[in-house]
Amino acid sequence: MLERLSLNLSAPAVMGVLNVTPDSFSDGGRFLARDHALAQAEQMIQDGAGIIDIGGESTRPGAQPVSLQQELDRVIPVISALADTFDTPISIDTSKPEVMIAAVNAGATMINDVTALQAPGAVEMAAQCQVPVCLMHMQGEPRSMQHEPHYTHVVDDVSAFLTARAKVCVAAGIPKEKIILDPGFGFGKTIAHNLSLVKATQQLVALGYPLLMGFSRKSTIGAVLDQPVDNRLAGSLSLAVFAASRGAHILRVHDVKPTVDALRMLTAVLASE
Ligand code: 9MG
Repeated sequence: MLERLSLNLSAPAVMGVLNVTPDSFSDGGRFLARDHALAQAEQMIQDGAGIIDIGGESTRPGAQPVSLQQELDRVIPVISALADTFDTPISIDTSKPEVMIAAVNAGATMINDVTALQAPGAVEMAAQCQVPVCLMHMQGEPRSMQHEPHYTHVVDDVSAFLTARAKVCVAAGIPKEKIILDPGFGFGKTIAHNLSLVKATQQLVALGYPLLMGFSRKSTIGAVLDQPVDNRLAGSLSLAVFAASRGAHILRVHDVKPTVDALRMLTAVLASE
């Protein structure tokens, strides 16, 4: 079986971020051209990425939505070329059901939806696709989500949302084994909310699903360390290692090689006597 048809989560996996957007906050759309995207993906695979996550619509705070056709035009050629060239699992980062099915037909083997399949028809489409799905928590929408986020108790509220969405998915025919949860670090959360969620990684893992977390270069790291986006590697790595040490299964990152090395070091420590 091709490696890309299955996900191996026996050790923490690194998901490499491949944005094919002109406005992605940390790589500024440098990889818009298909060949550049392929070169970037190849490097991430060589560096040890276990999954490549391809997105054509930015989800950074304040980002504007893009049309269906624009999103398809950005991601489908890259997914087809990647699937023809590499065995590494390809994830499609989208909230649109039409993009999900087109991406899976082009070779994607995972759906990563920051809206937890809440768009009309998304749950049914994901069920039809028969691939693993990541359900992420977000309060609000990217355009406005950082405007005064509020929770009664952030860890309990996020856990309840994710559990409820997983139930909806199972009822629609998505096997429980194909569901991955993500608390959505940075999505409609204050710095304090984000830090509480990281601290609660074990509690989130105990919900009973593989846990995906994405910290890479995000603004909470910038705020805690007082660093611009280009200088957040140390903060990103420390959160990845913390989360993995408490059971997180997939880390979504821009900087694959240093994350893979940091996680290998953690694995060596955990395997020692
Ligand atoms: C698309 N995207 C950006 N940040 C993310 C995160 O933290 N998790 C997931 N699942 N997707 C994300």
